[in-house]
Amino acid sequence: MNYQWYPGHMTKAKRQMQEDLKLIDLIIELVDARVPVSSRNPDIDELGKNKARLILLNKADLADERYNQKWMEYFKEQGYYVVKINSRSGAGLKGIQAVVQEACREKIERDRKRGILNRPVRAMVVGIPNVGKSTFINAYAGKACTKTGNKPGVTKGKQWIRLNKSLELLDTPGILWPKFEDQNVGLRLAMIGSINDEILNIEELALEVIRHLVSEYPGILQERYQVQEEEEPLRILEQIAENRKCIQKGNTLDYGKASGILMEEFRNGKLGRITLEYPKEQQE
Ligand SMILES: Nc1nc2c(ncn2[C@@H]2O[C@H](COP(=O)(O)OP(=O)(O)OP(=O)(O)O)[C@@H](O)[C@H]2O)c(=O)[nH]1
Ligand SMILES: [Mg+2]
Repeated sequence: MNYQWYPGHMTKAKRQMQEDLKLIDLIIELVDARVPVSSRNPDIDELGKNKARLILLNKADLADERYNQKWMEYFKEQGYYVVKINSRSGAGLKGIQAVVQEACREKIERDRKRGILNRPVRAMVVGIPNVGKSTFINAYAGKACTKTGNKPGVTKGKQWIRLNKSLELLDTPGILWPKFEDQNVGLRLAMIGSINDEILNIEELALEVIRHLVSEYPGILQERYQVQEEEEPLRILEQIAENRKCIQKGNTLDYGKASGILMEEFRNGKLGRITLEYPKEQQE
């Protein structure tokens, strides 16, 4: 995150979003498929009540496919529409259009009864920093994107992007804040690299990743770094340092460097597709 949120910022952002939400029919909320709950904003349900809701499980390519399915079911059970996507490659984007129509069926029906035909669905993309909002909008809008400019009846200055003939996007993606107070949320967001590594130092983060991988994805660390997974996490980190020749002055092992390698490889998907939180934990 390039900036800090303070209570004043949050109040202002919330008020701005409340204003913007008046102009739209549908909230498109991006979450990170590796941490689908921790990457949500705690106030969005409150802000978005009375709106059709679509959750996009973005970065699905980095998350465990078994849990992508489970998370889709989880959100569907809670009454959201859900599509799993990879904004980088474009995978899944084609499926969005039909789901948008379905999510906004009531509105479309209401329009029809009033004799309004083919008024596009108006949507806003929201999500916490780094979740992929810009990448998604660019990929989804593609070349077809044309700004329609100010429209009658819409507050002056608001720009609409016409994604296709049945969907328009309010051009300011809403940046929301995660649930900072929760230590686990901070930890998970730091693990995926969404917030500065300040919350925990890099070694602590690496140890956390090691713990998670050993318990949920046994074999991955052993295969990539030839470590003994039955050892303590700190000893595993030491083995990574040894095997990757992380040596510092004085011929001692450089844990910081080993941690950096592990975190970089983990975040870039080199250790495979890994999910960091599971639907079952949410019900506890
Ligand atoms: N692997 C993968 N990477 C993605 C995906 N979507 C976005 N990214 C990457 O995630 C990073 C952040 O993407 P952005 O689109 O800048 O995120 P944002 O939500 O607009 O971020 P802010 O503008 O800071 O709020 C970039 O490095 C993207 O390439 C995806 O589906 N898969
Ligand atoms: Mg952006």
